[in-house]
Amino acid sequence: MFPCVIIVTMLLSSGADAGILDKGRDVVVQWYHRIVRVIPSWDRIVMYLFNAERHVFFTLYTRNGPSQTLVIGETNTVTNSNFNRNKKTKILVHGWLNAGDNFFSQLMKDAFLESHDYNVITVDWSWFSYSLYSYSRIAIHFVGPQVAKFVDFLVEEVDVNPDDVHILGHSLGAHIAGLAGDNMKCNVSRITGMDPAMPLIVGDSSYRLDSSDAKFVDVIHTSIYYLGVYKPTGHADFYPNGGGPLQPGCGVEIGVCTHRRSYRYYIESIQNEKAFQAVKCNSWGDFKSNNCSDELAYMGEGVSHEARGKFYLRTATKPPYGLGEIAQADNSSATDAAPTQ
Ligand SMILES: [Ca+2]
Repeated sequence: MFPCVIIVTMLLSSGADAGILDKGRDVVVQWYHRIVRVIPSWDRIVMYLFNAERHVFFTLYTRNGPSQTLVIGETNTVTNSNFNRNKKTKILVHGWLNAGDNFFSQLMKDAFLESHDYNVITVDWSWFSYSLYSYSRIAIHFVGPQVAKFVDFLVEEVDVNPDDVHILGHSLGAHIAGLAGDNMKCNVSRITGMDPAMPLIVGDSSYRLDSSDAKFVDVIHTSIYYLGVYKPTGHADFYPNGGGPLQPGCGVEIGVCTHRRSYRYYIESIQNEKAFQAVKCNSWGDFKSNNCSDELAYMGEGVSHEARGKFYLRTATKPPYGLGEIAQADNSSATDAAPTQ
């Protein structure tokens, strides 16, 4: 029965966000969570078998030399490294079928260090992520607390200020960031979720990223009809191009390019914090009808921590994606033929 629930849920999760299908998706996932909960010591068994502590790695990147491995509890690995507690720290958490040394993590790391003198730390949980999605999804419950232990270690042993810590995650990595926020003793300044994964995730806040996980949580939704969550999950939720179904320029695809656009947009915002201005709105339909508030916010690195609610914007079809200041006077005319620049 368990595999059937997973398959049915994934099928439903890929469906449209509306009506009876929407309700059916929630019901199936709620039952999935109930089943997981009634299996005695399920998490302890998995933890015992796979031992997350030995399979989650933290690698430091700075402008001052080669990468260095940091180990929870081994303070000398930090004090003897190029880590500088007086600088801001960005912690990157990759998603399913990714690792700390490729795609999301490396592109983000390069973008940060090109523009800023930060401590950038990648979390590698590839021992769990290169697996069946259902298995990787369960593993986030063991990876998240490891990230929490790591942050607590930096705060308690290295005197890092939690206000200088920002955790960024893509897809399942966004939920790992949320679970880290749930489990750590301190409250970090910010968590950013880039298209947090949808399949098998719908449930209460302890199963996913939500606004209680950090002082400020911002979310970029790019594939709400495929792989990403569709409901607002942070203090500020951004829906470029309505959040989907496909992002402009991705062509006809199953959602992978669209899913990755979340961090492609973010990377561009590191280089230009005012590239993606968005307007607070109730829905994509209201945005297209120019029926929005006057409240504006920048999506990505330059977001105001005071931003609250749902924000909408358009992008170009290829880099540079950002269209800069939003054209509030005529959103509808910017449409699907956004300039390619
Ligand atoms: Ca949470």
